[in-house]
Amino acid sequence: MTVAEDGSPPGEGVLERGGGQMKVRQAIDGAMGSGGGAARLCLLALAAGWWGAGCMMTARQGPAVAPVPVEPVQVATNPPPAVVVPVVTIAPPPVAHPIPGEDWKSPVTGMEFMWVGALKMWVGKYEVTNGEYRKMKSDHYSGVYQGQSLNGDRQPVVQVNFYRARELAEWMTQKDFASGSLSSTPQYRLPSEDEWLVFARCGEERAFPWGKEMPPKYGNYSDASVKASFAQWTPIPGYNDGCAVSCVVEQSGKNEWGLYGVGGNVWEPVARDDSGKFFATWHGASWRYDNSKFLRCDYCSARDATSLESDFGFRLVMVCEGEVGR
Ligand SMILES: [Ca+2]
Repeated sequence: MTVAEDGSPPGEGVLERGGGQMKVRQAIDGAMGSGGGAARLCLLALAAGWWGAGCMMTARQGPAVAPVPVEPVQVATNPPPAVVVPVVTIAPPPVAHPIPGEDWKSPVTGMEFMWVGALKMWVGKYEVTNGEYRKMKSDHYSGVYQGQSLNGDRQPVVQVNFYRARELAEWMTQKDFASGSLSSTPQYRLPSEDEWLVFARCGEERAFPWGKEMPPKYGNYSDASVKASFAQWTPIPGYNDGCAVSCVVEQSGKNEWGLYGVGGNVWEPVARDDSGKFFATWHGASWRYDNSKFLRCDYCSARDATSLESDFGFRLVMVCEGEVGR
């Protein structure tokens, strides 16, 4: 075996590039021969990207080999357009919670509540409607009264007793919490009798929800409009609210605290205390009543907790994390 001057074995070559010298050691297989080895070296140099215009190779072993033509390298001047990957931002669920002093809407049922500062709690703006109750019990039917529907989505739910009202309050508390949209948990329940009397009288000593005297200033009672539907009924003299049976809650009369239908429309059950769990009585009268005795705030219906009637509904209140009622 012949050894080159630098000690390289036969078949190894030296590349000269410009004024410098670079050595590439390349094992040459027999099939290519020494001349083929030189060509392979050049191709490898090209592949490595460092073949320049002044590159010249001289084989130390074997016959001289003609330079291999170099294909010009196509350099892309217009790179392909960048692939735009859309950035998808997953927003966290909205976080909300009842704020004392501000009104509140249940995220699950849409039920609205008014902040009542005198009680440091929220009170249902309206009596619970058929539509809201059917969020829990989809097949509930409030029925008709002498051909007139009581079952509209915005009419107050009836044919529900104290226990069904309590069930809705517990269901709403669980569902609003499970919705994951709240940073604190509202506690819905029935009002105590003391709480109901405070918001029914707007914090005053009133005989009736609207004040001290008959006839009513607002509220759905047995009024002049019933004569067209129920000729045998006795209306309240000098009063016409326009509704023979239960009316949509937005038309049931707004008191000074922004609460609708506290007097009239449907009877509302109250609890013995602020746990909301134990039945006390029913207050407020309904669209069927004209006698002032029943319209008084302090009048209690003789019906029990299990009564199911066409004019018995309910209203809920809500407290939340330290904001407790009286
Ligand atoms: Ca009426």
